[in-house]
Amino acid sequence: MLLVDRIILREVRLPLKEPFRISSGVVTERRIFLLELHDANGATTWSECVAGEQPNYTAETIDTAWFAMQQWIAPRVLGVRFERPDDVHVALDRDFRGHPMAKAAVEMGCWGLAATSDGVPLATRIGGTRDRVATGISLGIQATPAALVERAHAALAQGYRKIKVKIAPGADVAFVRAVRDALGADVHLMADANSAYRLHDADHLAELDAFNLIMIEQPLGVDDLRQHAELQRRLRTPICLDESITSVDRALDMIALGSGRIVNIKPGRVGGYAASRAIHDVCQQHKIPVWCGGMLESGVGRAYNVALASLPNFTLPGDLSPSARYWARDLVTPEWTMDAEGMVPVPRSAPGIGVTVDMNRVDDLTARTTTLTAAARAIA
Ligand code: OSB
Ligand code: MG
Repeated sequence: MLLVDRIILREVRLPLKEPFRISSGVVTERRIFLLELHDANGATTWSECVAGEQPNYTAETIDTAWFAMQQWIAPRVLGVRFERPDDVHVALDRDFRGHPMAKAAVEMGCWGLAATSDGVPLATRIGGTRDRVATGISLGIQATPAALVERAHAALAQGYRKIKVKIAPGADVAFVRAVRDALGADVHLMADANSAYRLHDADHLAELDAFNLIMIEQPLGVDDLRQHAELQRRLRTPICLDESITSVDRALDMIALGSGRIVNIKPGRVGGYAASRAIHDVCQQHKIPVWCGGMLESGVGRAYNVALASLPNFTLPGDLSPSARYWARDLVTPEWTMDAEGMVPVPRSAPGIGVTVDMNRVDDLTARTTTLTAAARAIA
């Protein structure tokens, strides 16, 4: 049983150690949207809304999410009794389109609360089976191939099991070639275009086939499946979809159309854990490998990603870098770490999400906060 009676929203500004550039924009400071959820039985937990600062990855931003949260999402959950956390997704999706990252923050928070109340680790509560998860790094677009090679080398030395390089027109073939030549044939290498190409770039993208990438992520439109299917027929490299997979139905459509052969699951992008698990399950049935993507989360959001990545069909390394890759200091204790084999441990020793929020630090960094109660009125 689950009854959330209070949700405290906070925005915390956290500068990245170095700017992160993708084809559609750059981030230098993350505006982290944290939720503190309180259950009527006294259990509490934290969750994170992963929406970006700008609408360049998907339509949502922290500001649209903050609005949707206060206006529609929190009121659908606060003071409402749910038998199981699986039911929250249903309540948030009924006659309510869009805003998946805002919905996911509450939906996953309810899974976190359920884990806490039931006295089990989050990973256990959602059916995770691994004790550690394989980790890859996502490297932003650099000014020169040499600068990218330097970062890729450093990542490999740290133990990362997959190197993902962001690409865009003008920063693609030469950059990928330089990294492949420098790292050798055996390194798991991939490219992520964040929707920077059109189908008429197919011949150009086929040049990437020479580098034996394990996949190319989201080359075409964020809402496209047909053109990806056409492109996949012309590439040897497997296409992995990120932005285009917004629900289990879109994953089934991808499979039916042949739009890709791998899926990146970000729980925020698909509206939470119920949808993530459904996508995981249909992909497993169709022998489509999945991996967990990232949104430059703080240690709170990372807890939910690591737990998700412990499910059995997450067979490829996720974008689950340790805290120190992003921040001078994370918001949680302990910080997320990676061993020399590129593995991040899944917290298994305590109930709940496995990390504690550093309250003093969060208080210091809070730019705005609002408390929502069962009456869904802001009282602070
Ligand atoms: O496309 O996977 C993406 C970050 C922001 C927006 C989109 C993406 C990303 C990443 C970051 O690749 C991965 C990470 O969190 O380490
Ligand atoms: Mg991506």
